[in-house]
Amino acid sequence: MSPAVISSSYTPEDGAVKRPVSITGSQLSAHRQPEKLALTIPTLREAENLPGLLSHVRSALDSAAIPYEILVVDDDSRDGTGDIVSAIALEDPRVRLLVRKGERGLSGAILYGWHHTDAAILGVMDADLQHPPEVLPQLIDAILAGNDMAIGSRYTAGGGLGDWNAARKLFSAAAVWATWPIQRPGIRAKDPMSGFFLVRRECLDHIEFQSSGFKLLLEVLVRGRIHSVAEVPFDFGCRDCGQSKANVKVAWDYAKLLARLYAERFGFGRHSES
Ligand SMILES: Nc1nc2c(ncn2[C@@H]2O[C@H](COP(=O)(O)OP(=O)(O)O)[C@@H](O)[C@H]2O)c(=O)[nH]1
Ligand SMILES: [Mg+2]
Repeated sequence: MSPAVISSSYTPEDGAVKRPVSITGSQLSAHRQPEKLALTIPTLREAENLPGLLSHVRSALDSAAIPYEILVVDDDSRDGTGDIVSAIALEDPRVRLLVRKGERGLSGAILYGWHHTDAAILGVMDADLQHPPEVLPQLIDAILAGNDMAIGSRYTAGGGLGDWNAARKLFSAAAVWATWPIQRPGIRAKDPMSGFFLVRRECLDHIEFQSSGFKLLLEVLVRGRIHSVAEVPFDFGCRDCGQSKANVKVAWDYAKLLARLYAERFGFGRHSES
């Protein structure tokens, strides 16, 4: 995949991304900055959340000891997201907007952001303030301490699922349990379904990931070259504004991802990279 236009301003572009997606092959890789963080924030109709979110994220990252950039990857929401992010980017070039046209999918949006950066540390968080920005410095510290990956975790001691009802908690616990046989012994994460994590780019080089669905972390844990994982607790917050985009297709994409990872893990399907 060739790198598309990268800009700190609103640049509608042809965001077509081939499936599956690899974040390597980018000419940017030759110029990587060793300890820079690129935090991707995928958005689909999140305009109301963005001013508050970006303000919180920028202050949290300003308190961390590394250079950073924030990549808002918007799937052509047409709800004012472009104007809001462009205005912030004008005063802070570390904030950039990437627009994908004709594409949908949370995992694909994350990969698209990661492909369009030279940073050595890649991260993702949701736009709806369910992931608390104040946890970001702890995630960064965990990476700088030598871990390949740092996960904002709802299932490790001190974390929580917010106001979820019993049925949703049960469904989530079952989905986590289903990952246990395919997660790699020694680096099994308690919250492999989190959408809030950082990972060292070198762990992902030359691996293709599924661009549909919401659960990129699980695939990274299973197929990435990850040797150490830290989980940092956080309490899953309430969505600030707007509506969840999780739907039946997301559940179906998760089922397909699980099936593929099981097939690869137990040798009755397409073989993965080690
Ligand atoms: N770019 C992009 N972002 C998405 C898409 N689907 C969801 N998101 C974003 O992914 C994040 C998590 O989605 P959300 O609807 O809050 O999922 P939930 O927390 O599981 O209910 C939010 O920032 C969404 O705007 C998509 O198809 N494309
Ligand atoms: Mg959400």
